[in-house]
Amino acid sequence: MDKHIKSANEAAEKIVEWGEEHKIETCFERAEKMKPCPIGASGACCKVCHMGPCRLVGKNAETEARGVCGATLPTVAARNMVRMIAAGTACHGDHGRDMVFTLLAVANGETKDFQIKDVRKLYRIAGILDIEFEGRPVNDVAKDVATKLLEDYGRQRGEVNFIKRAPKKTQERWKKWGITPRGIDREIAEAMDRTTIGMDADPDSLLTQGLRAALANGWGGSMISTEVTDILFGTPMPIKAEASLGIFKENEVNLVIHGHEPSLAETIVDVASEPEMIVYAQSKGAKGINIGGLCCTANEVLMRRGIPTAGGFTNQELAIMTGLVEAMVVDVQCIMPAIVETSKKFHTKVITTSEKAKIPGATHISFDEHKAREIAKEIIKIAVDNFANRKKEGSHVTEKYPVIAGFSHEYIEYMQGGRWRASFRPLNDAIMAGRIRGVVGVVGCDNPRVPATGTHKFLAMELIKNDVLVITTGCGSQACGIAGYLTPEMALDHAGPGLREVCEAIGIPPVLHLGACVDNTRILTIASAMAGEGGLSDEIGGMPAVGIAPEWMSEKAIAIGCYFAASGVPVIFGGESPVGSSEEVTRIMTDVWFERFKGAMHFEPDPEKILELTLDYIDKARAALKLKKYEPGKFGAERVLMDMAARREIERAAKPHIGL
Ligand code: SF4
Ligand code: MSK
Repeated sequence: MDKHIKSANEAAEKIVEWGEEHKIETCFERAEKMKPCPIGASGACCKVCHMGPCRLVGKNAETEARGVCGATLPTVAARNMVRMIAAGTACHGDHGRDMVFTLLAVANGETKDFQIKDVRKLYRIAGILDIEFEGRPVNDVAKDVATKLLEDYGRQRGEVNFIKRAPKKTQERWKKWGITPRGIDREIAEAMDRTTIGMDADPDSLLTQGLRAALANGWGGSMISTEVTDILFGTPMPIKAEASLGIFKENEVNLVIHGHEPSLAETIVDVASEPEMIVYAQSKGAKGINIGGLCCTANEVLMRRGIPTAGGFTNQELAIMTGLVEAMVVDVQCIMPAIVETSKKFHTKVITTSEKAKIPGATHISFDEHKAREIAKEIIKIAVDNFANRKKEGSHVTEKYPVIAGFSHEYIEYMQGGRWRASFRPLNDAIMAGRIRGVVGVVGCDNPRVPATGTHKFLAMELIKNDVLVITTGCGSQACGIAGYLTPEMALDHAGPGLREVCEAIGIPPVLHLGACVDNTRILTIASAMAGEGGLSDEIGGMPAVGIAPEWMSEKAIAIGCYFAASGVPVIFGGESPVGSSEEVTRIMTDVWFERFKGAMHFEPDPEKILELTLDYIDKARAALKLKKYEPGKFGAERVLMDMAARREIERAAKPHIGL
């Protein structure tokens, strides 16, 4: 990879260069100017009390350095890690909570602006929660589901509801090591409590609570968010769309939706296509209204509505710098405050909508799910009215790539056998036979401290060449989308022979888009289903599967990495380790966690070494499961994969109509 480029995405790089010529600062320039403090970056700085901050550095710091209170370096590094997990869990937990409140408002008839789009999914979740649904009004079931899920936040004893979805053996490990989460808020509170001055000083004990909080995210807040979002807005199935900073249209009003929660974004998509709004846009000289997504909001409306995406985290300022964006509406998470400063150089209006995420200088319009359409209309009108103010300045790019997005757990199950024989059997069989060497999640943020999106691209490409099925979420999926990697053609052009055959037979791309950051939980339910199917590991741990967050930057990513590690997945994060100062903490998060949970959390800045470590984990898991040794192009016997035509034939015979 070229070290001098700022973004590995060509369109983004063009805009960054244009910005440099026009003296418009971006995160890339700020990342160059703002070098990380090496003490804080490696987890050796403690600032939890006002006797400090204490810097635990120097010769033999691991054993000899002490803060004013006597805290050691491993204690301090572990505390820093646990606080990151708590923050990430709080962030995704709150996202899930907001989604449940919307579901409750719908169930109580308090809003007419949202409906339950996927009743089937509501029933599926009601079944998991032991809520009776047969013969009951949909809204009554929804109310019970929402109420039961809200209990997960405030529960003091017992366990989070979705824990029981994990394989029995995985649950037993959690029980044995005391990390089964009780309530989402409780685990966050205890993590914060234990990490204050004078509390838990044992790094292993601290990190154990970190894992419990992380599981409260993965099998709690994030999973709640995924499931409730599907209930409200539909369970995703593959849909075609476009990706790139080139999605903006010269002759239309461009409105960008950015952030995480889909409620307002979905309403904006609905309202913007109504004749009244189109006529209004035309009255202002525009041909129509073009909605584009950014970051995880983009994932939500991309996979359910086919809305084009302008990319991930590092593209947010660049979208404004095209000069074509009339308004950027944001809600929560991963919104750079810098967009307001950038917008001042153009005509773009930045509109914040959450009480939890305001930015000085932005226009604030509070979102309220009870009057979502009214608010969406107001926002769209601001964008339309601003069309006349568009100036000539900006770096227009035109390249675009097609993407196929929206592989939910339910669809992956369906695509392997149809509605009546849905299963994970063919995937397990393909792995057992060595056609697919393993499954790797390449997920998480893109980062201006490396050529942004470059490590995602490198790993996704190398892995599929090695017959590894890649699944992707969050900004990782955006990185793949804007590179043109989310298409079935990728299999023909680049995948290894076994993976290519499987992709061709089922008609899927070798890089599967699973959704937003919260949708990493889809990977948990898929892994649980694979364990239940048999033939591989009977728990999540021990599968030929690895998670990678090659360019992570957010505390949410840390919480996600830790819930995968605790669930039994070896995880590799790019960049320098935030606990790299302590050998003991590093050992606990790798060796000790692997021994206890079959998962681990590594940090590795070198992309080649990430690849090597990933394939090593996969091959060792294959050997431990006594699967056929992976050899490119040489496969063992397996069941015949049904193609789409064969599947439809079976379904036609069973029932005249199919659907998810
Ligand atoms: Fe320093 Fe201890 Fe206070 Fe941390 S808790 S800042 S190590 S005195
Ligand atoms: S938005 S947490 S930059 S993936 Fe989910 Fe992207 Fe990372 Fe935010």
